Amino acid sequence: MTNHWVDLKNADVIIVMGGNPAENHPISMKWILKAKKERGAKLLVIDPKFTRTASKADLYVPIRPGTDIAFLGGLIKYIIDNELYFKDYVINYTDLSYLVDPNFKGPEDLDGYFSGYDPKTRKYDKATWKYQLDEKGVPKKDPTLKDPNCVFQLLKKHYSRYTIDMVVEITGAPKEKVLEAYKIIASTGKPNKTATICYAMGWTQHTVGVQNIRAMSIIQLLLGNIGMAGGGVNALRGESNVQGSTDMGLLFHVLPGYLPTPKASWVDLKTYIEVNTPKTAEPKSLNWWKNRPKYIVSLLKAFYGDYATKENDFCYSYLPKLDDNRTYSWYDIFDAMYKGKIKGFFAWGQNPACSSANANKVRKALAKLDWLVCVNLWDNETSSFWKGPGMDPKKIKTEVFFLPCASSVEKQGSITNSGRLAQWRYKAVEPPGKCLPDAEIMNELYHKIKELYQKQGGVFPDPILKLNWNYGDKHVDIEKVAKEINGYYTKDVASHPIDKKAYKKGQQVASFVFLMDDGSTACGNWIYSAAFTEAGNMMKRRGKEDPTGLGLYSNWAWCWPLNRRIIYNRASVDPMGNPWDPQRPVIKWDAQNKKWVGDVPDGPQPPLAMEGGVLPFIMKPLGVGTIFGAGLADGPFPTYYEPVESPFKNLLYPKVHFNPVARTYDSPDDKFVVGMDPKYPYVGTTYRVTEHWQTGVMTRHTPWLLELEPQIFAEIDPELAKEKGIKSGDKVIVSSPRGEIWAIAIVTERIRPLIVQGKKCHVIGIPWHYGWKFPKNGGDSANLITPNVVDPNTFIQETKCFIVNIRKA
Ligand SMILES: Nc1nc2c(c(=O)[nH]1)N[C@H]1C(S)=C(S)[C@@H](COP(=O)(O)OP(=O)(O)OC[C@H]3O[C@@H](n4cnc5c(=O)[nH]c(N)nc54)[C@H](O)[C@@H]3O)O[C@H]1N2
Ligand SMILES: Nc1nc2c(c(=O)[nH]1)N[C@H]1C(S)=C(S)[C@@H](COP(=O)(O)OP(=O)(O)OC[C@H]3O[C@@H](n4cnc5c(=O)[nH]c(N)nc54)[C@H](O)[C@@H]3O)O[C@H]1N2
Ligand SMILES: [Mo]
Repeated sequence: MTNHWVDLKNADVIIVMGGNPAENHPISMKWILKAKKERGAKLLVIDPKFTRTASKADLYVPIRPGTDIAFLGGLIKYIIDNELYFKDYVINYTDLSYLVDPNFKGPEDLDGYFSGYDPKTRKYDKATWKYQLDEKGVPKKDPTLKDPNCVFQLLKKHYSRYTIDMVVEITGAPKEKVLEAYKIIASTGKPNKTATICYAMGWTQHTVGVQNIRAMSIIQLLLGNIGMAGGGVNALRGESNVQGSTDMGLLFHVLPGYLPTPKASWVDLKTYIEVNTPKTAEPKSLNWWKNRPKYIVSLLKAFYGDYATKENDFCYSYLPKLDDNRTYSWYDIFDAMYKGKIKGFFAWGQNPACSSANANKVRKALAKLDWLVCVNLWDNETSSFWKGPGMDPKKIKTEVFFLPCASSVEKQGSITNSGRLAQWRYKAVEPPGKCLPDAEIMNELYHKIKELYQKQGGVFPDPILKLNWNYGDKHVDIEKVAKEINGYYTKDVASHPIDKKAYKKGQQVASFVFLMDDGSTACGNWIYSAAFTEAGNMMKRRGKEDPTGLGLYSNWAWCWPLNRRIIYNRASVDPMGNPWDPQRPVIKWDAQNKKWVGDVPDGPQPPLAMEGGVLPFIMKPLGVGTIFGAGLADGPFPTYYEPVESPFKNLLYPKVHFNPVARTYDSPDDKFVVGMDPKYPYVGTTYRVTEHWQTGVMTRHTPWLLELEPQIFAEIDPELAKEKGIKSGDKVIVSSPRGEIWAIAIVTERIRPLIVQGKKCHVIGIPWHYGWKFPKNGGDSANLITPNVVDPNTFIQETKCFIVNIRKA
């Protein structure tokens, strides 16, 4: 989230698109309903299904799954055609006026492709996706927005065919509802109006997942809603600490604090720093990532302690390297496992046999392992995969180890929520039996592996033997981990360059501003620096003061970065530092005392127009919000492509059909159809219900929840039900190119058939909370029929739209 949960109460318009917070983030509804009641805010829900969130909406717009870019592209066109963008904001704070390389071409010129497409590799060469630079290296601009190569004109051209009729043809959404939604959203392009967007998996789980979110980011920039109270782009995150684990380097391509994972070709620290430290010629840009060297060196000091010295590159060579041009995402891992290239696997706090798309492939892949370690609260479909449906235990060699672990209430530590708020939690009860907290299991594992290396040697023991690992021998002191994450001085510093003060070895650093690239500081994750200072554990704070009335609650726990509750907040003021909306000032420049008041600003520098002032988007090398997103794999502007599997044509770009750089896999178990197949004429989609959690391992064993939602079901509309002779409560078979599952039919008007391209689009919705193991008659995972075709940026699977059929069992 750019903003935070409580901030939803400040919005004038709340757009819920690609999420269902009433079911999946129920507490958020408290703030949404407060905004409705107290501000008269409008709630818009745009979803294929009439959800519980939709039941509270002022306007509900049904939409065909996977067509959001058409809807949002049409909105961008509407904003441009009616000049409803926030002019001062876009001219000062975005790249809308920047000139782009004249050799850049878009899908309007090239039949659906951007310039640089290579059909052999199915990748783009991005050489033309860049701005024109002046002699100083600063992008050329046309503040009149008239130059045909400026971002504004390119954007206008890109969406010129996303007309209202086209949007309706593609999405199936009723025309008058689409127009009403556009009108309400675009009404927030004024300085004193804001809209917020709440999205989750309904947007991400597509082969255009990232571009769905970019489309809305562009809209929020055009309307001047980023940085504002009640604005922003807000990802409602999933697993309770998924924000925290992403911050800590859960994904293969980043180390803690979003530092890129080293690649093989970045042979030493110097190269790593050169490649990854952006430079800028823009004089008013803070270009925050120029500090990368301080963060990577401090991280290496945290990892390898005294062994990490300037002379040995701070042990950079100990870090594992990614092969160039290779990815190691979830689906890559299981593909390699399926092909017998992985011997052992830790399924730590996960249940891939049910959660992964195309779970059949995963289940087969697990059988190729020599060993599998499952760390979990319960035995589940992954730890028992070898005795699951279609498996012959006699033929499976995989040795499975199960390590029982303590649940969240049986251990202490921090949990970071969607609003980047890290809150400390305490142990409520002792774990049962031999269950241990995850950190203790990890600790024991580390000491055992170290012991083996000490005894037996090995190919490359140093990265293990020299690891700086002092969290306790038997029992882990989790606060020691938190202190290391914050960072500390590794030696006495006589006069720190930042404040000329002296610091002692072992003292906690006050924030990442004090981190150095000379080895004098260690820091486990720079974005969490300031969470555990000399003043103590900030995540334990429980102050309830709210002086601004905006619900910032700055003394409640701690959020990254630097306890800034709304990021990009320098964009909430005009270039003189006056809030665009004086009724909801996030920050304000106090000219007399020459400082900011309100939230922690994105840098203490004066406002843009003053001497020493800086641009608001400090994490961007050019300091502005980028509407031209040249960093993505699939193009600088979100483009409408059909889902890979779809019973409909791509009306806008008939020659490409689906995202030309989407990733697919090619083993015999990677079955998918491009486009339509008369055998599967309907659109399948998967989602959650409040009563269950994820693959259901935690909720299927909870009798009262199971009583509420005992079995897998398939929701279908009454027309299709009639056609197929299906009644509520009937057992049905839902099939896809990957297989079949049974489910209990629920005939409901929540999912209505839409008219798309002159024919009926029927959607069949299935929750993915079940598994064969328990309860006996609960059904198996919906993922036995979902495709593992993935987005080219994040490699997330397209589990929100695929082709299916349905019949009575
Ligand atoms: N009770 C409960 N809460 C949960 C979870 C749980 O399992 N149970 N899981 C947690 C996790 S890990 C996550 S990631 C979040 C997920 O939170 P959500 O994303 O809210 O979860 P879903 O129910 O998968 O999907 C949300 C909505 O997206 C809609 N949708 C599907 N396709 C499209 C589309 O193409 N366009 C649009 N506009 N909408 C579409 C669906 O109809 C559905 O109503 O929830 C978290 N909260
Ligand atoms: N078709 C379809 N598939 C999906 C999705 C979808 O919308 N549709 N959503 C996707 C999403 S958003 C997600 S996040 C993934 C989730 O995929 P998984 O993470 O594989 O699924 P979970 O069921 O959440 O598994 C979490 C496991 O952790 C265990 N656990 C709970 N607490 C602890 C603990 O403290 N320590 C340890 N070690 N274990 C613990 C639980 O018992 C559970 O078995 O699934 C994805 N799969
Ligand atoms: Mo998730």
